[in-house]
Amino acid sequence: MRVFLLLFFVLVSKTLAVPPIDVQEEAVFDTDQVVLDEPAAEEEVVVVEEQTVGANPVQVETDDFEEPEETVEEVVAENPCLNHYCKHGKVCEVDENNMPMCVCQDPSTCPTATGEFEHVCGNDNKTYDSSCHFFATKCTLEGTKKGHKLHLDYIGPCKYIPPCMDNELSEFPFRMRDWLKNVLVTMFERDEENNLLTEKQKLRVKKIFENEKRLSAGDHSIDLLTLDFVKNYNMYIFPVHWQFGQLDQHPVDGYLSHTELAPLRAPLIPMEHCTTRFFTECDTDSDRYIALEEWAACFGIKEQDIDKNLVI
Ligand SMILES: [Ca+2]
Ligand SMILES: [Ca+2]
Repeated sequence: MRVFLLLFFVLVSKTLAVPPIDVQEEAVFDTDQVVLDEPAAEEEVVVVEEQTVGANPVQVETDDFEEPEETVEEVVAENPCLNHYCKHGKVCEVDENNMPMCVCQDPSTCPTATGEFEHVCGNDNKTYDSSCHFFATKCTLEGTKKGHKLHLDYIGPCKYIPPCMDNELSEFPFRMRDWLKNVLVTMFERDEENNLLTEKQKLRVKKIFENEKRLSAGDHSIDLLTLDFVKNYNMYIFPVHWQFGQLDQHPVDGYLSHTELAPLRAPLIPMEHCTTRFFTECDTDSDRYIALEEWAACFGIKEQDIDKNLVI
């Protein structure tokens, strides 16, 4: 449970330009969790496309980066690389015609990691000094089967992740659902700048916020969370849809690819050992995409309550 609370504070504090002091004080990080709030690591990993809460701060896979391979600008620049952007793992160089091109970054040119919290674990079970080292290495394997299969699995050094037992798996959605609800309510409460939630989202969250039966944020037992889900089921419908919408961005098509899911998955895996199994089993038709219907069902939303219009 603490994991979700921590992730919650991290996400909320990332959303607010100046995190309120109490948020920072409440976030008691232990060793594994510090990584989520490690600015240096984050700078390396984040693909700042949309800073929205719920979309976790970490982007972790190379295949579908939405960054343009090349950006042509009208700006007259002496250095052709000045306005030429390359995706993670690549750097710009000029060819013999003084034209910019993206080439694989030499991992040795990556900034030295300042702590183990910058490390990332690949799905080859190898710890990379930083995401820069990881993506640079992956780039050098481009076009090979090994390179194609290599993904950033999670944030932090590789470690033993115990198998997720059936009973543990069944508890996972209870905690996560509660967490999603709390994230939204907190965003609603702190939305002073009026830019955390859209008007449509606010209308939905307001109902949850104002509901006196709402279970307050805290470290609740699974029994209590179970009871609350039965009693206050309606409160959970929107948060589950909302998180799907936060992740389904590239492209917005009603399906979550591995890459789209990564921002939520990668920071969670080292702390919640059921993460991988949970999302794998969410994909009930095993097409490697999680459809809205699969996602909602995973979180216990009844079929008749799954509504793509709630993905706002
Ligand atoms: Ca998608
Ligand atoms: Ca699927």
